[in-house]
Amino acid sequence: MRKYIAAAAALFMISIAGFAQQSYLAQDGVAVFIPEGFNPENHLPSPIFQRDLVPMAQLPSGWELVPRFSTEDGKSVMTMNVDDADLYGTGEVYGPLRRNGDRNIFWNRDNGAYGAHEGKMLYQTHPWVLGLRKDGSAFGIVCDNTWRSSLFCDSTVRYESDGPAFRVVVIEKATVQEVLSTMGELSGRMELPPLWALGYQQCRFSYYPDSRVKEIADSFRERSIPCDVIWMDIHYMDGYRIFTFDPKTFPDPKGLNDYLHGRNFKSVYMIDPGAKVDSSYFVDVQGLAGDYFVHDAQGRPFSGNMWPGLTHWPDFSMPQVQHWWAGLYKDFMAQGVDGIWNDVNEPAVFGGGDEMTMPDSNIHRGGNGRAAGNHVRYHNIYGYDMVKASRMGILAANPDKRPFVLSRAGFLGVQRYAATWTGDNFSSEDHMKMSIPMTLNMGLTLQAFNGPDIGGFLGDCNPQLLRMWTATGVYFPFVRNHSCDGTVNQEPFAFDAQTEDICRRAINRRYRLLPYIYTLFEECSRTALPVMRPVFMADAKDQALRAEQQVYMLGEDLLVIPCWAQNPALPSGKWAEFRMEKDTDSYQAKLMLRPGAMITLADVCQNTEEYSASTLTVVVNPDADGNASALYYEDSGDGFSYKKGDFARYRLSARVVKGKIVNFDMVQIEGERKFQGPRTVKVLLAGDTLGGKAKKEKVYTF
Ligand code: MIG
Repeated sequence: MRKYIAAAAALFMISIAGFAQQSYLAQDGVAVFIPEGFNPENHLPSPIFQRDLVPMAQLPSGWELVPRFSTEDGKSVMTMNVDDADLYGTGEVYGPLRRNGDRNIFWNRDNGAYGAHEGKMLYQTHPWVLGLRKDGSAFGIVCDNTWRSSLFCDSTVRYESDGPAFRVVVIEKATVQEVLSTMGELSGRMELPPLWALGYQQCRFSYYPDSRVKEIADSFRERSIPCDVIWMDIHYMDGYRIFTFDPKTFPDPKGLNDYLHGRNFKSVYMIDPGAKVDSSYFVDVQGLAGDYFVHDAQGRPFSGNMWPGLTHWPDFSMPQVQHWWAGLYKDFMAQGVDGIWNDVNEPAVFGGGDEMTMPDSNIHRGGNGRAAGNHVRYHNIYGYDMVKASRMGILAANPDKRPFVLSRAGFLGVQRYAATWTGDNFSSEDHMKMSIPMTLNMGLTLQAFNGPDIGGFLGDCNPQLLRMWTATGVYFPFVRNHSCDGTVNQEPFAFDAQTEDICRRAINRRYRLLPYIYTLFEECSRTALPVMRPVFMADAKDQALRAEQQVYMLGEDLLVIPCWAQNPALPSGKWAEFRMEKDTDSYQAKLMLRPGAMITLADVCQNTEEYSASTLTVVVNPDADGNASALYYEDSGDGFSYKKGDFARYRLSARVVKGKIVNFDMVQIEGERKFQGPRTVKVLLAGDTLGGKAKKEKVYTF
């Protein structure tokens, strides 16, 4: 790292007075700006970038976006003039999709109902701004800094850090899509999740004892509401000791997981970072023996209050702690645990001052090229470092399975290790509506696998809200219903029969759409293009779409219009509505298909174990010339054989003449996976209703 700073200095010592001290091009369209006084020891190796950004060439003349660095009131400041560009991204924040005029405070925080700091300081930090100019050209700005900081987006983007001088990376490309895929190359992309993680998931704080877990699982099957995952929140633990099970309420975790597996459910269990201070508890004993816990300013293991009472927190910045932590998962996963939920990893500390965390003066010792530093530097990457180790451990425990980790905290780059959710929202219409721009901006920040607690976490949900939120949210990348201890039950069947029917219909749609959604996840794992996208990505020249946040797209082809959307701005062209069911209800979202596109659907199934692609339904919306095409991906749904060619990518094409499908073809264009046929493909036009008597439906066999 020192090497390339030296190289930069030697080669491109372009000192623009008052601007960056050094700047260079790291690759086409990627500029690095290094301020005066920059000390790599304070920032590198970067958690954001997967590789060093070494100098390739001098900045091209006329390079437009140049940061101005300064020091003000002891803060390191960057400002950049972006004229009238529309701004997006900025990670997790309660606020509008279009970020102009809004702010983020980057200090990962437990923030129930987004009540503190008006929701501008949430659980994750992403020093990343995506800009879109009027002409459709785009840029990305990365402040490569983990220290406590804040961001203000306007015609001048202003970023202030409590830490020392930091470098800035600017990506310049012709489109938003290119900016995102370039950032994906540099920062890494979401790994393809197991198919089951794309199914509907049911959670509560908490389902216990184990008989209640079984009861919930059985209810889904009895009522034919599709579901893939039941979640175990903190009450399964023995006195909130991580990596243990309560001998009274969860005496036989293996038996419980077998029970769930026998009914085609997966189980996800919560693991918090803190270990109970307890001299007879193995995690605490090992942590103290290895000196693995975060130190206070005096160099002693720091302790504070959390669920278990007095608690120690692992220092995940240290390589040996990563290793130790990863190893703890082996026995735990062996109980038949399928996925892990890492919560409160901001880290949240009960009674921990204004922002409910550790003192600034705590010390994280680093290693592997990372210098030791105080909590102001390490706070925002605490969760990131934790889930990195968790993922490693889960993978080592089950090397033939794709790990699934859900994290509450995060930092730009965390997409490589974990999915995230938007934390403790509230059961209100406002939070339901806001969950759309929040999740969209996460996608525009590379964190494609994200979603809100459907139904709302805090406060009591009600039938009306659950209907609307479920019908709106089943198209999110991550689909989980979750609610807080002490609130009313909010499973799809918790209220009345009508609510249950509406939720079932919505969840059925999720399962029917899986072929398309899985194809999008696979695309995202290669290209970093988000699964859920703002409508402006359909037409970057259409200024009317720039602030639209009621409706959204899945991939390029599918437009989702929630039932409550009022006068949404829609992309132009002959998008066609397609009706998913004959008997429907007024809560279901309206789905529209892009002209020239076709969408691949499966039959309804109750879980992804039962998912089958042997009967597909393809809905076609031809373009003006009568043509439509699509890509469709399939693999085994878990494991890593797809990385060795065990996958199939198909090109689907159809031709429509005078309102009749005259030709349809499905050709494998990539991968060595062979479908064990025959496969039936029902092809119909968007105007027809699925499940009705589609007059013009044609059936093909492959
Ligand atoms: O201190 O585990 O955001 O989803 O149910 C609160 C209990 C701890 C916060 C999470 C929430 C979870 C809850 N947790």
